[in-house]
Amino acid sequence: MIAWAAGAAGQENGMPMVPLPVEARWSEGAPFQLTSATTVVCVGDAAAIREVAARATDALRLVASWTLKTGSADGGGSNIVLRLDRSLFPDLPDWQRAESYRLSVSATRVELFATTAHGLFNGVQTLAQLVSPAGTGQWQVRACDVKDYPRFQWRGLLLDPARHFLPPEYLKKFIEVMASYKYNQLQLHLTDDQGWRIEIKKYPRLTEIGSVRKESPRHGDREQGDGRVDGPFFYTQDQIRDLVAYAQARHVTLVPEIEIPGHFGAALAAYPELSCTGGPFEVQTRWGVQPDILCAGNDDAVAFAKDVLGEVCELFPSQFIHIGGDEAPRNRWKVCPKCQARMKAEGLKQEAQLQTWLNHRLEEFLASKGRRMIGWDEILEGGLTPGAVVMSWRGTRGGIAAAQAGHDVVMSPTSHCYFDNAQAQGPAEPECIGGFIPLDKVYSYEPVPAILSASQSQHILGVQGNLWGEYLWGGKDVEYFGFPRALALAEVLWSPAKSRNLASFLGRLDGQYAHLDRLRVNYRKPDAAAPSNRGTEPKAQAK
Ligand code: TNX
Repeated sequence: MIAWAAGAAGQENGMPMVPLPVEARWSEGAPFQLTSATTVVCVGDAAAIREVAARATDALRLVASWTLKTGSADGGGSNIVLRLDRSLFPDLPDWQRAESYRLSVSATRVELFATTAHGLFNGVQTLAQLVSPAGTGQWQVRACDVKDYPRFQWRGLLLDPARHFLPPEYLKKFIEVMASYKYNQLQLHLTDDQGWRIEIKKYPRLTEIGSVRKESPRHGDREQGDGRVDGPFFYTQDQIRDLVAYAQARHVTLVPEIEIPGHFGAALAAYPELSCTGGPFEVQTRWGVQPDILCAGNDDAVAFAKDVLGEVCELFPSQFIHIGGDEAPRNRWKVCPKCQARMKAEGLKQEAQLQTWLNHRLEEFLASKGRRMIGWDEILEGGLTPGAVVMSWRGTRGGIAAAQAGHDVVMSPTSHCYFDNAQAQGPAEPECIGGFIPLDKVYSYEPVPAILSASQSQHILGVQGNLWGEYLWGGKDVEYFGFPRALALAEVLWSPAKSRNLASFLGRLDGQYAHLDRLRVNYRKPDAAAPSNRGTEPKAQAK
């Protein structure tokens, strides 16, 4: 009997994977036995494939607790064979083909084919989820066939080490977990009013001054200070290079975000002359939006922004560089002689257009380095610059407008993607920023708004779940708020829309908790009474 896993069949036929593949079926015949003799064989000796083989042994060691051998000679034995096959899925667009794979498991062999190392890596993640115990100290993989490729190309999560620093070792752990659910973009919110977290050689005070704050909001009473110095905490350029390489080996792109012109308070504490008033300023000790932002009338401030982005481009190979752009009150610009002089000289009527003027300079600069500028949806307000990519957070309106105007978009609406909001209610839930986004709401998210035409829909690159850090004091909180909601979003992003089925997902999710345990993830455990973590009434958003 052949049972393809599509729609509810994914649950009926017992396929355990999250995200659910495009096509998957069990096949007849005995399972493949993992033994200490099993070798991961890479056909072709490209370094990238050998790297995948190393990652495969990591992934399988996690499940089967021994280290498989790797080799390049396939003596026809009972092996796991990784092979590049450029003829796979010829009809898919390049980006989708690049991540596609085919997996075939029989009693005697596991064969994995893909057009790139990234595709092989994705297949390895699926294979790891198919391993099951077969008696004490024994593991097997049931015979099956899988054909798979992603629905969206931007499958992202955001971490916010600006508010609460996350050490490099922690980022590595997080990257590992992301990769096992086929996420491929990790946005790092590196700068904000409360901290500057990346070493910039040309401006050493950014980290000398900007990475330390006198105190932070107190647990349980956010209007009061906790009286404890926080910092200095930042990533050195060497640490960033190491992280980039680590993420690259796991096919995760690190997308750096430098907030310009708002959420810029840590930079202003270090270099107050970049502001409209001249300061002085302190690194902020409370959350929220600050009135003082970068002075767009000041040529030195514009040069500063480019210098910083220049060093950022040297460190991060990401095609996209995020310039923030959100929550920048423009009141200082209204009364700043330099900003007003710039507006007059450039013929700009509103301060929003001055932000667009600034973005234009940043976009040109990034383009000169071969990069694309992405920003939060406020960058629409004064008119979008020609190549800008919009990250739509205040609902989906900004994303819709941008896609209709022919711009690429990443959807990240507060309604479904703010994993810093509560996921359940009740006295046991930890303090958080407010709001309420239960697991099933995340799972219900449809990234492509119905109002878009087929060609406009092509501009929806994908979605990002955001783990803003105000009330996430460290990795344990990141994981509690991130999981299992990130698994729901992973399926939204990867699996075909027609196979979306909450009951099927929840059934498979039960099996994933063991995998999250192996990855030592502090996920929110399902309630005994309400296994889907479903709550009822939303609380008002309290920022
Ligand atoms: C809004 S989303 C912000 C962040 C906060 C977040 C808290 C966005 C572009 N700006 O600065 O951390 O809300 O949920």
